[in-house]
Amino acid sequence: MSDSIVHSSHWGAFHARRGGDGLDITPHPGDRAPSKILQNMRHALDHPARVLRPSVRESWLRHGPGPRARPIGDPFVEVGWDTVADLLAGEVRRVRDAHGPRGVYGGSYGWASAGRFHHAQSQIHRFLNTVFGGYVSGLSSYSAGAASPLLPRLIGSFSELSRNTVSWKQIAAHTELIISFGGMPLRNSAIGNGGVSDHVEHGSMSEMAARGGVFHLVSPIRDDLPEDIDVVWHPIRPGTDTALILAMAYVLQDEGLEDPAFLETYCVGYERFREYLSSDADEGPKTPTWAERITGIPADEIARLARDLARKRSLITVAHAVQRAEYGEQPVWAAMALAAMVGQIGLPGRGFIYALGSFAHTGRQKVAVPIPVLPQGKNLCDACIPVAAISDMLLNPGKPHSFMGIPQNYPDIRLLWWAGGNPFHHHQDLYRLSRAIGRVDTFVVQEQVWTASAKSADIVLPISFSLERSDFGATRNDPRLFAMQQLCSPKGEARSDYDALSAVTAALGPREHASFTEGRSAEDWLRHLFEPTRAALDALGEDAPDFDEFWQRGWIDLPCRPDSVGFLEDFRKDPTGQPLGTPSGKIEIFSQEIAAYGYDDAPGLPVWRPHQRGPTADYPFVLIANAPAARLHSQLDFGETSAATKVAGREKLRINPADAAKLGLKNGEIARLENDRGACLAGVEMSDLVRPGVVQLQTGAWFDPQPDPDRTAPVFCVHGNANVLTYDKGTSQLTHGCTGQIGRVAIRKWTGRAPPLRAFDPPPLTSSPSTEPRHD
Ligand SMILES: Nc1nc2c(c(=O)[nH]1)N[C@H]1C(S)=C(S)[C@@H](COP(=O)(O)OP(=O)(O)OC[C@H]3O[C@@H](n4cnc5c(=O)[nH]c(N)nc54)[C@H](O)[C@@H]3O)O[C@H]1N2
Ligand SMILES: Nc1nc2c(c(=O)[nH]1)N[C@H]1C(S)=C(S)[C@@H](COP(=O)(O)OP(=O)(O)OC[C@H]3O[C@@H](n4cnc5c(=O)[nH]c(N)nc54)[C@H](O)[C@@H]3O)O[C@H]1N2
Ligand SMILES: [Mo]
Repeated sequence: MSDSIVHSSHWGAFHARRGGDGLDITPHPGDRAPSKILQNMRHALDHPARVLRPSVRESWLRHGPGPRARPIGDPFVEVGWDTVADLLAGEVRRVRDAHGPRGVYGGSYGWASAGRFHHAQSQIHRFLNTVFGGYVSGLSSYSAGAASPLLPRLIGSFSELSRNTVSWKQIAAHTELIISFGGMPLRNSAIGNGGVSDHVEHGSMSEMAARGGVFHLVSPIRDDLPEDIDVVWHPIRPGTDTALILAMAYVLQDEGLEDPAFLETYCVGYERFREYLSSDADEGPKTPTWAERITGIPADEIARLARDLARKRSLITVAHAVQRAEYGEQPVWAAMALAAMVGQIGLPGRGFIYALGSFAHTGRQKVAVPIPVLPQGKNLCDACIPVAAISDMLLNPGKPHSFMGIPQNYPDIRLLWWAGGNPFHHHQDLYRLSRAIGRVDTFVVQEQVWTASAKSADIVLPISFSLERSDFGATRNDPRLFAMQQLCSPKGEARSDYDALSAVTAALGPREHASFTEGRSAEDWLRHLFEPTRAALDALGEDAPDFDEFWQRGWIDLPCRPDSVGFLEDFRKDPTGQPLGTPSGKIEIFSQEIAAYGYDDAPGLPVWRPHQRGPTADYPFVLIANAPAARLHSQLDFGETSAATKVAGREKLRINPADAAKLGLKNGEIARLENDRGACLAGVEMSDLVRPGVVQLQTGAWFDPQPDPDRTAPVFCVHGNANVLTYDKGTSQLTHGCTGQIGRVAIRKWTGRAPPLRAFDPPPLTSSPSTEPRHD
């Protein structure tokens, strides 16, 4: 271990060393626009929120596995690794014998850390496959719950489309006009899953602007595109993009601005879409005047936007956020259809791109060699749910449900095992989630820190931070492979997920242990997993150092594939020889397959469906619960950068000054947000960048439930976790994606006492058990 080490994270590569006050963190020298989120790590290693020893809920120790309320704030008993490994081995055997893999949910959604070997989800999947022969899995993601299953039916592979088609390079060089639904906020492209060594987004946008390129931002919030770039802001009412897009399509067909040759050669179903636009269905013809009433965007502005789209070298971008809402499929599908109408799909920097700018790992060249990954083994259990159906599944065992037309029944989950995610950050309607978790027999969480999820668990395993172990940092769209060198030993009794799970397999028996570890230590695994990358580099005649040299250097450059519009370019050049992966091989403006499922909330073509949970007289404000600027989700919310953004010690509520004045709210005051799901407090910041009628409360404030002094809400978070207010209702019957982006609330000034924060306090801990641990 040297004094200064090279390391990587989802929010950037960096150098770290122990300084006088916490860690000194300096960004990787190649990064043109490093993220301030790096500084959240300064005091993380020694923070009081860390889980230091294996801990077991006192009531679980006393009564054993079984359904029960699992309140946050209940006491835990710290035990040794041997004891906890025996307890877990006993619970694995019990559930395996009585229920098999259908009794364990291993979806374990979450971002965990950037390292590829100590990737928590891979580790836990490998473990569950080894010891149970499989587990009930979670499909899709909270990011793109509607879009990721939908897009392969309409245009092609979700990850190929979002990662390897339109690139920032192309945009800088070619694009004249971007219409961005939901924006491309720099705060979001600060993050790349697996790491990012150079942030190129701002530079590329500036190049396009310098060439005279024009940005149209369709979003309720202005800084969804950088404030120093001139943009035309269309402050749309949230949840109404589909109406705007349909009206633009109406203008194109009405004025004969479509590209008939493109539609004929490359698409199916345009005729039906065109008929729909003028038909009496769903509120009648989709004219700009119709859309103005719904969206708040003037009709002539809509018509002009449509004409510009057709006449310029144009690109439509759709952020994840726009589909993380009721009927989330519709704006994505409609935007793709609109882009198809103007015939530019497959040309450099033009056409349609999904999720560009929602992350740093989009819009870049693909690495030409494999990056290290841990094999997860085989999951022999076919039961699965869309990830965002977790509460639904736990509360309704046996109930029929379906996903993309495939019917199943929810399994009866007895054991819930999480590593690398924080459901009390990511899931909607936290009150419902806590009831759902009360139904299982045992909830296991592997965590670095006492998150609300850890405090809701029965058994918590203390996990090392990435700085306390060695790993690889890499993603398929970043041109560097990093050695994530170890800075120091794990705090307390923390272990890596690998070592933690190895201890459990050892307690289960030599067969399980051997098949999980394959006889390798963590370091043996790193050497083993590096080899395919080295061999591929060598075969290409590239710089291919051996493991020890790579480790000592800290990083190596990886060759990338040439920039191109990927499969869309191939398809454009040769539509019959290189068809799309869709059922028809073409772009599906109408999908026969989806139509055949017969869902009214997601029929066979893009349609207008108004949100069921829009604002009402009781809850007049639209809540935007979006990605946080100062951290990744809930990770390191106690860190320096995140803490500096809190207002009155709580999560910040951004509100338009006119709305604030009506409510008698001023900067720095505390507001109470409430609806029929729950209530929370937040600190007020007035901002003209937020559209009137909309308020913004970013996600990720650690859940801090305390008794509601007003006694009106079933759950009251004093810190400002937006998910006490969001609805746990899937996007549609088709995809059941997460709808957490948009909610509705009533707001008033909080005049009561400001309750102290307990979010970052560990639960009450005793180290000597009040009863003997059970060994069964
Ligand atoms: N209302 C609303 N809700 C949302 C969203 C929204 O827009 N609105 N967005 C959704 C989206 S897109 C996402 S992706 C989710 C994100 O939800 P999550 O991915 O669950 O959020 P994170 O805070 O990243 O949780 C990761 C957890 O893993 C822990 N961790 C880090 N490294 C390790 C490790 O090595 N091992 C182990 N065992 N643990 C580790 C961290 O401490 C942290 O608690 O949230 C979703 N929730
Ligand atoms: N700093 C930081 N970066 C992150 C993350 C993080 O936690 N922190 N999380 C990462 C992850 S996992 C993901 S999935 C992505 C999230 O990527 P996105 O989901 O794209 O990001 P959000 O910030 O949630 O939302 C983007 C913007 O969409 C706008 N919006 C909301 N509703 C509507 C609507 O109905 N119509 C229109 N036109 N606009 C709307 C909001 O103003 C919001 O600011 O970010 C990634 N990047
Ligand atoms: Mo996400």
